[in-house]
Amino acid sequence: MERSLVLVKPDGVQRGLIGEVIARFERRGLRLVGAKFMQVSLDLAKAHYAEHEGKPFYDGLIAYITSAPVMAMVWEGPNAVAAIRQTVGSTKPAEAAPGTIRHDFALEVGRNLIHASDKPETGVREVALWFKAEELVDWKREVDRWVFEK
Ligand code: DAT
Ligand code: MG
Repeated sequence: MERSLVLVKPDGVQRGLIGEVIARFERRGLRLVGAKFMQVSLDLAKAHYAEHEGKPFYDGLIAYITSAPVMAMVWEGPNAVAAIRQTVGSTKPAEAAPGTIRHDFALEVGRNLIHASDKPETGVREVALWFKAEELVDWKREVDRWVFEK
């Protein structure tokens, strides 16, 4: 089953939107397999955003993600990565489709509230970076057969 890392970033936590984000993924039918509320270390922030090192917004991005606690989660489901990115919306909130999280709750790219893995391979890498194997729960829901075709 495909998995995505999801982070409610510091602005989402400060604004009391953890529950709102969780509710949207639960309603979509995705299955939660891990969650932890945590302060992000500088080392973890740098490893997570390594692809952006050297870009003009990099220092601000690292300062933002380490500025206050985040809610880190792993969600799974068929096509979970694409489905979650769709629910999250475009990186720039002003370009995000109505009804997406970034559209509904954000205005600026530097305060875009949430992170989600961008490709299935990225999901695998990011889940391994943020969570130990024993922090992830393999489980079944009674409702799975009504949400997942196979
Ligand atoms: P996403 O978070 O949608 O995967 P990304 O991986 O391209 O987007 O960038 C990571 C984060 O970096 C993004 O959520 C906000 C910030 N960022 C990206 N592009 C930016 C830009 N042009 N100016 C300022 N911040 C930017
Ligand atoms: Mg990204």
